[in-house]
Amino acid sequence: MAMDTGETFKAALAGFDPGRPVAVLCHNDADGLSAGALFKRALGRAGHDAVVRVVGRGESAWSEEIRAEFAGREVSGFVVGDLGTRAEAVLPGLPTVVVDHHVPRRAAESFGDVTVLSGYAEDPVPTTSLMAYRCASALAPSDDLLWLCAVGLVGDLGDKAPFPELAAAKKLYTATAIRDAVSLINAPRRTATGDYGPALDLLLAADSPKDLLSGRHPGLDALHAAREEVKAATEAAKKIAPRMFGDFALIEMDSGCQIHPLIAQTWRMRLKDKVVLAANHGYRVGWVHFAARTALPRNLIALLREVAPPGADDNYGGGHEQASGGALRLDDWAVFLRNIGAA
Ligand SMILES: [Mn+2]
Repeated sequence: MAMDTGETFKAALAGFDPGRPVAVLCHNDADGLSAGALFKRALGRAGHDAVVRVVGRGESAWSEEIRAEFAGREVSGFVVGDLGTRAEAVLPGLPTVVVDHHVPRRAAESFGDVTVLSGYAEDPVPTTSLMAYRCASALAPSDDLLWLCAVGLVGDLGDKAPFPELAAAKKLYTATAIRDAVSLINAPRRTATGDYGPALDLLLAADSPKDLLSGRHPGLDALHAAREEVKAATEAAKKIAPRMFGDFALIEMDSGCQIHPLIAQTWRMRLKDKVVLAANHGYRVGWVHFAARTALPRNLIALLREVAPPGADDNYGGGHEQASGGALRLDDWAVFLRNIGAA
């Protein structure tokens, strides 16, 4: 399986014009950013220039905005990391490689110029950073980039995730340094302004977690400030009492920070017999963003499908069976509340 990911990536890359830069689109969390940094650094070693475009709050890789942004630029193709498993070119006519580990929303198989690398069928399911590390290793020696793989593993799955790559990275770099780097890298995307530029820059510049944390490279102060902002918002939201509706526990907040997943995760362990929904009315104007978590053996993606309002689209009910959520427009949120018996 591991060889397949790397070798398939390498084969797909052969269809990219080496005279033009590769556009790497990646998610804004620790897994997506470390995958983006891995791709850029590995592509460089293989003789391909690359530009990284972080796809952030309210954006999609497959959107008019991204198409317009890249239509006039001379890129050779796209590598799309941690942004969902979708068998579609970003720009028609240019090769696209999709690397992802989320539950595919619909049948997603490679065809023509589109190569889909999904880790979802693997056991255990890898992170996008681990898949990117396999791709990097197929292109060029990449042992020195293992720490980037570990940043994504710890970011998505915690530092006990059962992967030999993580065990090796902990020996080389220490679990403490990796965890500290992850908490800083994850901070900017949760702030009200969401400027993850410094996080990506640090992942591109540093050569280990300790080097990233050393202050030798620019951007660390911005990450510390971001972490403080998120910490203060989280502490305030932790004081909000959940309301119970049948199997559901609902916590509603109003914060510009993306703290609803952290709040859902906190209550998940305290309310072990509930499906926890943490909803944020202040994250994006006109929308309610929510995170769903549960300690019960329930498939949240299937459950959310059952109670979906008619306006639910690709922003709703994706992710993983045990960690889902989404975004709904205000009208749809009202219907959703009725559907779960909360209104
Ligand atoms: Mn991920």
